[in-house]
Amino acid sequence: MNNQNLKIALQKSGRLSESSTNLLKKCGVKFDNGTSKLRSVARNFPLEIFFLRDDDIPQYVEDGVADIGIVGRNILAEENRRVETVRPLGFGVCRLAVAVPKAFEYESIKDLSGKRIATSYPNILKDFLAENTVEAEIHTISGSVEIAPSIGLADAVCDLVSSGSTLFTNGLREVETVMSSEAILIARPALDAPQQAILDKLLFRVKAAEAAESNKYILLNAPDEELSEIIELLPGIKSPTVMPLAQTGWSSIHSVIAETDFWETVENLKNKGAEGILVLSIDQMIK
Ligand code: PRT
Ligand code: ZN
Repeated sequence: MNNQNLKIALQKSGRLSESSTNLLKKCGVKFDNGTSKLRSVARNFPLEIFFLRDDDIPQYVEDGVADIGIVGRNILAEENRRVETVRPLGFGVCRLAVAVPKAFEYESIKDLSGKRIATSYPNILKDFLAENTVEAEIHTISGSVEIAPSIGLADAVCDLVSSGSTLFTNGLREVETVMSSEAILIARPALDAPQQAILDKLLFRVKAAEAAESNKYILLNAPDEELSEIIELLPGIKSPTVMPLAQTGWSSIHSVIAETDFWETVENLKNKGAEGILVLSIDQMIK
């Protein structure tokens, strides 16, 4: 084992696995996936990858078996390990929510007083109830929380929700959001200098990949008399590139636009007389 490697723990198989390995791949890191392996060494970057159950990742990072890891914020909040949150990663988005059967006449959080709530997140739920001065009975169960009310085990549940369809099919209604969650990058505190340097290099690439995903490259032709107004619509990284077309009175403009306001910008550009608008994906974007 090479001590100069940075060791990262990823979920072996589950909701975060694919996005976690994809993130490394977008950063140009080449390695074999963890479907049949527990460990893999990247071929072109000083990174060693451990494939683990998500619940074990914070402890592995705290103990220094791994230097960094990718895990849901919900897992870290429940376990409360001594690790640092480096940055959110924008995938695995979900929320921990309290839900009650549809027939439950729920008006406020006080209606949970004295009720039995089934959850796999007893610590987070305990703090949430205490903050709201509600006393309820917490039933810790490790899976299939959503069926607890229908089998008479609980009056309410506190579980992760993304689309809401699991709650719906089990006749439950979401009534309180306990916490919002997404995948986060965690690290053991006080990394050694060589590991910190590799992490910084990886973070630089993560930022470039994220910026590339949230932006588009745009090319268009515009009549010269509208140039100044069109340029205002296209801030670009510094400012847009403007080149004359062979046809006099027209210019070609190249710029970068945010994906979020992409359609609105394109409509505004067309209204200002822009033509031949091409929009391309960006592989990497280094600001
Ligand atoms: O085997 P291992 O222990 O590694 O995996 P796991 O089964 O414990 O975890 P996994 O793969 O289910 O989830 C990993 C992480 O993904 C979680 O810790 C969350 O941070 C995140 N995540 C995002 C979710 C969801 N969305 C999610 N919807 N985790 C679980 N769910 C479940 C939820 O528990 C419920 O059963 O999906 C169901 C609800 O989904 P909707 O879409 O019907 O609302
Ligand atoms: Zn798990």
